[in-house]
Amino acid sequence: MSGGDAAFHQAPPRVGDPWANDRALRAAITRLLPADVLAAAAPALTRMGARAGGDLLTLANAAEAAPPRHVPYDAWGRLVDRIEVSEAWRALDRAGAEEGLVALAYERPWGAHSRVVQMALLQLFHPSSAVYSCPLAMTDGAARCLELLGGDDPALRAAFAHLTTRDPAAFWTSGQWMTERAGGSDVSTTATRAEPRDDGTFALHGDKWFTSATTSQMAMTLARLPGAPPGSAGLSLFLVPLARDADGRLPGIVVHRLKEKLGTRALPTAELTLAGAPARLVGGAGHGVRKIASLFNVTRVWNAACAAGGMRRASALARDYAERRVAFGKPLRAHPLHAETLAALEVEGRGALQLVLHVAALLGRDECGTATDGERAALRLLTPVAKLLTGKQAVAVASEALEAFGGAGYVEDTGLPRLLRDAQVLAIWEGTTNVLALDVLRAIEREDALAPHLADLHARLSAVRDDALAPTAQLLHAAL
Ligand code: MFK
Repeated sequence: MSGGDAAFHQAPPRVGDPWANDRALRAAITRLLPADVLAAAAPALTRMGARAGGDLLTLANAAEAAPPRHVPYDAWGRLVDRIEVSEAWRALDRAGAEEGLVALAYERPWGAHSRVVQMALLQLFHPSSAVYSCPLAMTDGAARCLELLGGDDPALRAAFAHLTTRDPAAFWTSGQWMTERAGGSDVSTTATRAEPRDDGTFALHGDKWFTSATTSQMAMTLARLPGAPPGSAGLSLFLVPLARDADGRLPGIVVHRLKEKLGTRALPTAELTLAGAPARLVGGAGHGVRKIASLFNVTRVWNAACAAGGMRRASALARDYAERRVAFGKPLRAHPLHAETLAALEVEGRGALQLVLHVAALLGRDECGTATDGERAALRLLTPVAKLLTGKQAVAVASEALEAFGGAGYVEDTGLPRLLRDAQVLAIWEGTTNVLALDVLRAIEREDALAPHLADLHARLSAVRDDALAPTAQLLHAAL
C-alpha cells in the first residue's frame, strides 16, 4: 500500500479506562452496594480500571505474543518436562495476587458484598488478562472447596492460605484436572486410580486429557480408591501438590504435550499422565463429583463474569470506533442501522452484567451464611443458567462486534479476533450449554430450586411502579 503521512488512516479503537467509562457497571454496583461499601471499594475499582487500560493490557498483549512452550528434553537429552511461560504471564499472576482477585472473596471485608466487588473487579480484569482469569477462577474454586472440606489437615490449611494470599511471592494458583479421555462431560467415567501410601497420602495413576494452567502450584482432581464402585459416587477428591523436585521435574507426572487451541493461547493446557503423582485426600472417601461441585460452581460464576466482561469490552471498543470511523460522509454511529447494532450489543452485555452481579450477591450471602432458603435455591438454579446463557451470548456478541469493525475485525494484529477466539471457550469449558441445561433440571428436580426463584421474579415485577415499564412487567408475569 502506498501512503505516507498524508494518506488516510483508520483510528484504532481505544480501551481507555473501563471503570470510568462503563456507566452500566458503575450504576449496577451503586444499586447493589451500601454507600459505605461502595466508598471503601472504590479505590480498588478505580485502580483496576486504570490498570485494565494500562499495564495489564500491555502484559496481556505480550503474553499472547509469547505463548507457552513445552520443553520435554534439555539440550543433552535429559528429560526435563518443562513448561515455559512468558515473563508477562508471570506478571499477570502477580497482578492477580496484588489486586486480591481471589483473596477478597475469603477476606470478606464487606461480608456478602465482597463477592459483588470481586466480580466487578473481574469484569475489568478479564478482558485485559490474556485469560489469566482461568487460573484465578480455578484457584478461587479450589479455595472454596478447601474452606468447606479441608478440615484440620495442616497441609490443606496451608494450601488454602497460599491460594488466598495477596502476597505475590506466596501466592499459589490451582488447576482443576477433571477431564479424562472418556469424558469431559461424563466425569463419572474417570479412570484414574489412587493407591494408598504408608504415610496416609496417595499415589495417583491415570491420564488427564485437559489440564489448564498446568504451571500452577497444585491441582484438584478425581480418582478412584481401591475397591470403590464405578460411577461418580465411587470417585474421591484429591489435591495434587505440584512442587518441582531437585531436577526441576514434577514428581510422578509426565507431560505429553500442550494443546493447540483456538483461543486462550497464553494459557498452558496440557495432556499428561499421572504416574504415581503424590496426592492428599480432600473431604474423605467417595462422592467426589458432589465434593468437586463446590469448586466448579464457583468457576461457573467466574465464567459468567468473564463472559459479561468480554461482552462489555467488545461493545465498548465497537462504540469507540464508531465515534471516529467515518463512512459515507459521517461517523458510523450516525448511521441508524449501525447504531441499532451497537445498541443491541449494549443490551446483551448489560443484561449479562446484571445477571452476574445478582448471582455474585447470592453467592456472597450463601458463603456468609446469611442467605435464605429461597436465595440458596436461586443460587443453585442461577449458577448454571448464568454460565450457559452468558457463554452463548459472549460468542454472539464478540462475533457481531468483530463485524462492526469491517475487515479490521478479521485481521489478527488488530487484536480484535482474540475477542471471538477467547469467547468461544466460555460456552465449552466448565460444562457445555446442554450439560448445564441438564444441571438446571437437576437443580429443579432434586432441590426444588424453581419455585423460590419464580416467587422472587414475581415479587420484583410486582414492585415495578414506572408506567412505561408496566406493559413489559405484565408480559413477563404472563411468560413466567
Ligand atoms: C474465564 C473463566 C475461567 C473458568 C475456568 C475454566 C477452567 C477449565 C478447566 C476445566 O476443568 S473444564 C472441565 C469442566 N468439566 C465440567 O464442568 C464437567 C461437566 N459435567 C457436569 O457438570 C456433569 O453434570 C456432572 C459431571 C456433574 C455429572 O455428574 P454425574 O455424577 O454423572 O451426575 P449425578 O450423579 O447427578 O451427580 C453426582 C452428585 O453431584 C450428585 O449429588 P449426590 O451424590 O448427593 O447425589 C449431584 O447432585 C451432585 N452435583 C452435580 N452437579 C452439581 C452437583 N451438586 C451441586 N452443584 C452442581 N452443579
